[in-house]
Amino acid sequence: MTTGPFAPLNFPILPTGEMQERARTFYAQLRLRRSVRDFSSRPVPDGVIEDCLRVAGTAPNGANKQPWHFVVVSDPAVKKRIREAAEEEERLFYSQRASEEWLDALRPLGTDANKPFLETAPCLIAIFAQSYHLDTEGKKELHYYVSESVGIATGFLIAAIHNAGLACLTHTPSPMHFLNEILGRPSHERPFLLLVVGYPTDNAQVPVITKKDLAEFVTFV
Ligand code: IYR
Repeated sequence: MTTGPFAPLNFPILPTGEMQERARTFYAQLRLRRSVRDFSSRPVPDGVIEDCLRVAGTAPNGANKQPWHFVVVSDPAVKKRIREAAEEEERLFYSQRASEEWLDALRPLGTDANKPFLETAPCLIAIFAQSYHLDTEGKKELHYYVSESVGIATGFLIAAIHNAGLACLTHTPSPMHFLNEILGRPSHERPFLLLVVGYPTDNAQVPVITKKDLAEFVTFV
């Protein structure tokens, strides 16, 4: 089996106290993230979304195929089309598709089929998962662990957006094939989710929820 090329890692070993401090500080910062649904139309400063997307692009992924594509939408006419298509799916979801159990689970979040934030927020990021890509000769090159890879990249992106001081919402209208059509993406790209990004309104409200304690979701063996 051929390997390489390889280069030295150059991994900085932090002093123990600094490591503990950084781990704690990162948690203290990330625990403040909330999914926001009340967005203002205030524009996002230049370059911030690009840098957050650069963070997403560093995510570990299957065979380094980087099986993702991100479409950043700020054009009001395109946002309007996305809102209309998403609300159509959501109306069916809330009135027919969702089970009573699912609707019960959503009640604490206060969500419904109306998605005004898809037009109000300055930026929507549509994330696509690619099952393969075509090389320069048009030959299919398969991608691996696509959902895992795109999920990790999306997590990096959400953390980067929060770190930058912006709010976001992971929005998953279902199904969301309409994103391929509106954004002109090929059929081998599966819409993964729609991230709504911007500033919250001054009086934004969020549901009162709690997160599990460590002992409830971690086992140390
Ligand atoms: N996609 C719908 C429903 C929805 C589903 C889940 I699971 C949520 O955590 C939140 C909402 C909507 O966006 O309203």
